[in-house]
Amino acid sequence: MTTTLLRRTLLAAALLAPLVSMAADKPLVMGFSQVGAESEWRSANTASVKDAAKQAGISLKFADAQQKQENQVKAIRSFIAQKVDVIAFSPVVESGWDTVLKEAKAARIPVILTDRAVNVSDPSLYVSFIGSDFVEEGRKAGRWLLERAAKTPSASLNIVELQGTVGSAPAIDRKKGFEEVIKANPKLQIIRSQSGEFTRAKGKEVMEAFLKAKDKKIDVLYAHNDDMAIGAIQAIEEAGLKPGKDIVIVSIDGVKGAFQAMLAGKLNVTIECNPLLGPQLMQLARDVVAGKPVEKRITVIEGVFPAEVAAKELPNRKY
Ligand code: GYE
Repeated sequence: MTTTLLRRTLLAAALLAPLVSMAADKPLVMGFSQVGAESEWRSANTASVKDAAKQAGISLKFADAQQKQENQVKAIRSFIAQKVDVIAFSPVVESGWDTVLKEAKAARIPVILTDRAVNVSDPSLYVSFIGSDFVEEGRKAGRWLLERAAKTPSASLNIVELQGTVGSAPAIDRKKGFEEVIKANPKLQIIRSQSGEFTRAKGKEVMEAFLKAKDKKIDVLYAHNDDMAIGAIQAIEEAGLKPGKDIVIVSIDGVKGAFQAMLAGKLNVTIECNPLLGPQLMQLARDVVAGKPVEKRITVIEGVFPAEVAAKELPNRKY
């Protein structure tokens, strides 16, 4: 090589270097499709994902699906078109994902499920699922009620159930786990069960209808989330009854609103479901994009909080 040529080559390399290193420093891009903003839990989950992305230096494309699967499908397709590095989403319902997930796979974009599971024909359509064990949460609610029922002399305990979004993993699993446990005591019977869509407004509306029926006494309310329980508490009060006393209330999530309701004596127990998945999700995304092997199922550790511990625990709650 002549000296001029060598000089030119070195010059070209020097000019290219910043570009090459810019490419290496390019932040990882994540497309995230969120269910919506239906509950306190969901708001905490969204905040956790956004904060964690910022902390991790991950560029986040966030889309709110307003509880509609078709919006999630659209968002995922747009992430594919934008060639993001990784797609994460919390599926509003369990079924109907095969087609769009096959499109992501064909585009070689890894998919991480957060919070809720899916029912797909081929498990390789997603790399990992990080979220709670909803069946176990339902069992915990059932176990708390079994203990309470053992101390209650009445011959029957009529339960009304407010289910979450129809077809969603938490609604299906929380019902399943609860029923599995309460069948041990035949005096516990679910007399009515309907979806309150995980919202306060719908929880209130459905509880009003339950109370109006008046054919059977309602002893217990099992709500699949705190927001529906809080909506139902209003309906119970408006019907002239005492929530937490005339009707025992068991719910799931463990959001601040539930702790406040327990302190006011209106809610009897909440089963924790941790929404703060952001940091774990970002780490997982980095590992997946780096080609590291990851666990197919990552579960979150959670507790049970009866009203007796509410005052002590409330200051420690982060959501
Ligand atoms: O319990 C409920 C929210 O999927 C675990 O969705 C989540 C559930 C949560 O709307 O409050």
